[in-house]
Amino acid sequence: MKLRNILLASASAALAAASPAFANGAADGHHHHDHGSASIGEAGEASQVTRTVELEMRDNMRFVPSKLSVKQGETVRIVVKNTGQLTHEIVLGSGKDLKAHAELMKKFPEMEHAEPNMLTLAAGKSGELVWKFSRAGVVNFACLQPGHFDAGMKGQVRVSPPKAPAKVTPTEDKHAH
Ligand SMILES: [Cu+2]
Repeated sequence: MKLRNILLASASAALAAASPAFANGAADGHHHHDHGSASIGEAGEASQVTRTVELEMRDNMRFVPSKLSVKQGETVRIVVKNTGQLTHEIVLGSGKDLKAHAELMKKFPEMEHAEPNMLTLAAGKSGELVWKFSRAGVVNFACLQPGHFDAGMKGQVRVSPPKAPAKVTPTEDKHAH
């Protein structure tokens, strides 16, 4: 048990070092050029949710749907249901970080996840992530249970930039004075 705890601790440390995106708020002197978490957005607040989407995780190693579209700036409640018999998880990240993390999971399959950008669900369980997609572009997500990523358990959120401002139509045609 003790050894396992030590392994978990070193797995977390290795993860934090390998993927700054997962080390939210960690003071880190040597990744000046890396803004991993900024590029995928940030933890959202439930009170700011503007959209709710539902995702299913299945034992055929697929997210359903595997593609989502949101608008930049939206805070999205992602309701996730594991309809399979296996444990699955959803982790939001850049493609690069997810791949690195998936490799790490093969070495430390017991690694536990508890960050705002990830959710691990046992068979039949549901849960949710609240995430603010503050940057336009593509945010990847994947299941990092060992082998699932390689089997194709991944998806994408397209974050579209705001449209050109709509014409401002004065709506105050009934002035109260
Ligand atoms: Cu999975």
